[in-house]
Amino acid sequence: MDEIKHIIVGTAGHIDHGKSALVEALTGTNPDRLEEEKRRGITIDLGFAFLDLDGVRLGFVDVPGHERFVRNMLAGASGIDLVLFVIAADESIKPQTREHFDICRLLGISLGIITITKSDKVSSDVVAAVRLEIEEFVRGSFLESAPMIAVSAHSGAGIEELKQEMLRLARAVSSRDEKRHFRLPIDRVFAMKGFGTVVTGTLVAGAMRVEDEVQIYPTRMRARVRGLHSGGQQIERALAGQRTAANLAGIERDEISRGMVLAAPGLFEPTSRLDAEITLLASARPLKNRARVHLHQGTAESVAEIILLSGGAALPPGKTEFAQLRLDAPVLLLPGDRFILRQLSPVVTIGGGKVLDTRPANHRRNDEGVKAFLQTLERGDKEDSLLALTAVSSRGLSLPEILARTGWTNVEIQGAAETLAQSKRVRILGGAASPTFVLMSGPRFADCVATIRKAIEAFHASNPLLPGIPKQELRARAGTPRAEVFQGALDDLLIARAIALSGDLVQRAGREIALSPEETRAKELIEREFASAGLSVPSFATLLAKLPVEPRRAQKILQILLREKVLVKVAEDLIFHQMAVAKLREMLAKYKKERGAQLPIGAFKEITGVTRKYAIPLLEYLDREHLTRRVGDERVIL
Ligand SMILES: Nc1nc2c(ncn2[C@@H]2O[C@H](COP(=O)(O)OP(=O)(O)O)[C@@H](O)[C@H]2O)c(=O)[nH]1
Ligand SMILES: [Mg+2]
Repeated sequence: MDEIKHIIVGTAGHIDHGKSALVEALTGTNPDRLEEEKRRGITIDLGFAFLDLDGVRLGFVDVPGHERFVRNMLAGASGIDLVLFVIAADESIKPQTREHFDICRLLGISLGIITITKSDKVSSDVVAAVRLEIEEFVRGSFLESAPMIAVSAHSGAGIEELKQEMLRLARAVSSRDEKRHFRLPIDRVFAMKGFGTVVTGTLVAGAMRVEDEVQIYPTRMRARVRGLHSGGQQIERALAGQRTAANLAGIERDEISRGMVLAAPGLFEPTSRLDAEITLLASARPLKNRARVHLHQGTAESVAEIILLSGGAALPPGKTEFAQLRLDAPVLLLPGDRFILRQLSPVVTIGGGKVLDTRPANHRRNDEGVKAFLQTLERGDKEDSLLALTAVSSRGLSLPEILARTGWTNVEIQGAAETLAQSKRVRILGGAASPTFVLMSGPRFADCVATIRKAIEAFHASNPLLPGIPKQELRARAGTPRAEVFQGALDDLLIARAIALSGDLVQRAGREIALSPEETRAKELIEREFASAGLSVPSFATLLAKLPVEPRRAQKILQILLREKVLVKVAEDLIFHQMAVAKLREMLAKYKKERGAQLPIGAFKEITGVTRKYAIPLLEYLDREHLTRRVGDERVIL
């Protein structure tokens, strides 16, 4: 089953030139499925049919030719691999021949067959003349060297030859990549009795399976794929290039409409602002800066305001330039997606373009840096693009962020990131193989390291008595870099021996706390007071009064003594000299040896000489230190 190659064939051409009749002659299916279409004999909306040819399955998307239904045509044209460009022998080139031709070029369709239809209606001389006209018309375009076949849906002339040409081209074209993240722009939604909601579309990338969870963009609603069909057959897996009908569980028919996109859950973000390269048709009027136009991409449409990034007042006909597009409603777009621009009134196709960035900043117009950045994205080299993206991301980029912004697979992202890291142009933080890695440009990371160093220096300068700054405080003072970036910067500084860590504190390497002579005296005094007090310690307030330094400094000196473990904090406001605590341990050992492990509070007060006020917190401290254990009202010496 999977050996079969799936190719989407789309029709294009003026109304009544025989597109639908041709699809029926090729497939046996009349693509005009709507009641109104059958009655009026015209195509209004997209029609579908299938043809199996020797290992290739062709999914046909038949589009309407009428100028009023170009928007329906656009919804069908975006997923096409091969276009059947239809021109009737008796009418030759007409307005929608031109418009559809422009649309195919702007969408970047690269493969086509020109079919001269209704060949039974005219003489062979007329067919020859039409051929010449068409050759002239397509010169210099993707259709220049396309096969041109005269056919008749009525007599069957040329139909077999056309099938063989389609097969030849279908075999030559490379398959769409099923390893990409899947996207299915929805072109139809209906409810089926007993099945619920069904959506159809051309699977333009990736693969979908039954039971997959899917997300519906831009609404972000989720649903489960209950079943998949393609061409009337039930399938387990749909592949890129396949017409696909998905039966969705967990969603109502009226919650979905054409223009929405099914994609893998949680990967993407819809956007209402994008940077793009746009091209104006030679036949269009100049496009003014800030003009509003219709934008069509996939099956979606939106109104967009166009900001010309060159700084010019208008884009001249036939020209291409970078622009920022601001959409009235969010749409799921990825770089590389092609779109069509149509004028608001009268509604005609005026141009199109290619999405370059779906998370752009507000640019100044005529900014050389922006131009260079977009040129890099336009060239499409993955390493260059990723480097350019990191260069504009001051906080670095996580794997999910890169994925959402590029649509690349994890393998592609990691490959490009590692190449860049090897040549030291970027840093991979948090582990190259880890899904939580953060990518940061070399210079941006160096800036971050420098900021952290400055914050450490600033901390030491304003806190000369403190040994170092707690990590989280340092991170906050350095502009709260991402955790992976912060850790990576600290690691670098440690390896370079620029900083030292003690527990949670970060300090400049080799730094000693420098105390002034008064502070040194105060420190000695505090220590002596506590040492001589033993277990009947002074209150710190009383002590303060005797010291030659102001209270704030004294507090810090106290902290230093605690950190040096000269003093021991037993409870809030209850501090002992470590010698007193050591002596207490000895007393307990002696008591246990002489009088047993049982220690009532009374006995404790008696041997230590402390009051009840001190006895309770001291005992609780001893419990915490696992020197004693509380049993009822007594302690057991351990
Ligand atoms: N004589 C002749 N008429 C055709 C041929 N193909 C289509 N037609 C007629 O042309 C009209 C328009 O055909 P249709 O397929 O609906 O055109 P579409 O608008 O391009 O889809 C219909 O009346 C068809 O019967 C053909 O090969 N020969
Ligand atoms: Mg038709």
